[in-house]
Amino acid sequence: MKIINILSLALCWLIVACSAKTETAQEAVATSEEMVSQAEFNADSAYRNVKTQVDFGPRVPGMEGHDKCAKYLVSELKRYGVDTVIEQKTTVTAFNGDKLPINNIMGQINKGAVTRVLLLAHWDTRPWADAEKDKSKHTTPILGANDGGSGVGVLLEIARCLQERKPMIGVDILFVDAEDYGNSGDNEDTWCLGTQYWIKNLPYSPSRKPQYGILLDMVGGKDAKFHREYVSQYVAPSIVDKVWTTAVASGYGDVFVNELGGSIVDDHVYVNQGGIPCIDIIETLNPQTMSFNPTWHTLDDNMSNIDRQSLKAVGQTVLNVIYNEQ
Ligand code: AHN
Ligand code: ZN
Repeated sequence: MKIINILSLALCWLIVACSAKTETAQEAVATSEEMVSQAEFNADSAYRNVKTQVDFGPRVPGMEGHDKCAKYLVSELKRYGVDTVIEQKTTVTAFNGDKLPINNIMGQINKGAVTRVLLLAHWDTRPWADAEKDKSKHTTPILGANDGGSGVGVLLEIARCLQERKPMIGVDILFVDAEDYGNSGDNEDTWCLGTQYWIKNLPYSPSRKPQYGILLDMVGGKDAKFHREYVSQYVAPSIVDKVWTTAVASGYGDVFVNELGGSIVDDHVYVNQGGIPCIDIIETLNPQTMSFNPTWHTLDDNMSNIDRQSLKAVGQTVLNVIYNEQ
């Protein structure tokens, strides 16, 4: 009797399970396209990576925090077992005449692989909180938890995952400097000075360039949504498709919105000029500002406004894109 009861209970479960599985054709497709992550991106680790950077203070070229952070980035990449770390040190001149000691730092995974993907984020932070309402704060450097810290924090966690489980392709993780020393009244070439230097001194032979690049910028905002950034959509729609489709398959379709977003002058513009198609994952349609996150270039860009879920959605998606390549 007991056995029959258990059997009938099991049968009921089976029927429920089966009927749940055969809802609509569309859901069936969604289910079959679901992605099993090959490595688990740890949001707490990513968050800690952001905090470590913020604890150095502002990472403005020339400041102490910048120096300390460069050493940290190099040692973390080495700790995660990358094949080589390339440091590209130079001095560039900012729009206001300031001489900036900069360092573009790149770790290469599967150095010999011909098929490669470039993942990048800027690691410097803005010397001015010039989006503050109170003008007296405009000359204070920001902590850049989101703007600077978040992209790097995610990429370091990706480096850790890629050591745990090797990808089939080569991956270059690049931290570019002096993105954020630009003239706020000027959309042109005063921004992204590190990347502008990098493309003029590409550390690749022409046949060994990465097939494409993904830039992460301001990926840690509270409840962040990522729309298809306009320049990315224009220059590399198939890569945008790939990343946004992977996000849906990974369960982050609520974070990666399949709609066109704002148009941003950011490091990806210059990477594209360097002959590597590159997209930007960036919050451009925040509901409060209809642009960047409200903390952008303010003193509120600190750890209290970093969202682990946003780091996770971006990190796991990009990681799954990498594991899907061969
Ligand atoms: C401009 O405002 C022209 N570009 C913004 C790019 C940026 C600044 N990303 C982070 N901080
Ligand atoms: Zn900025």
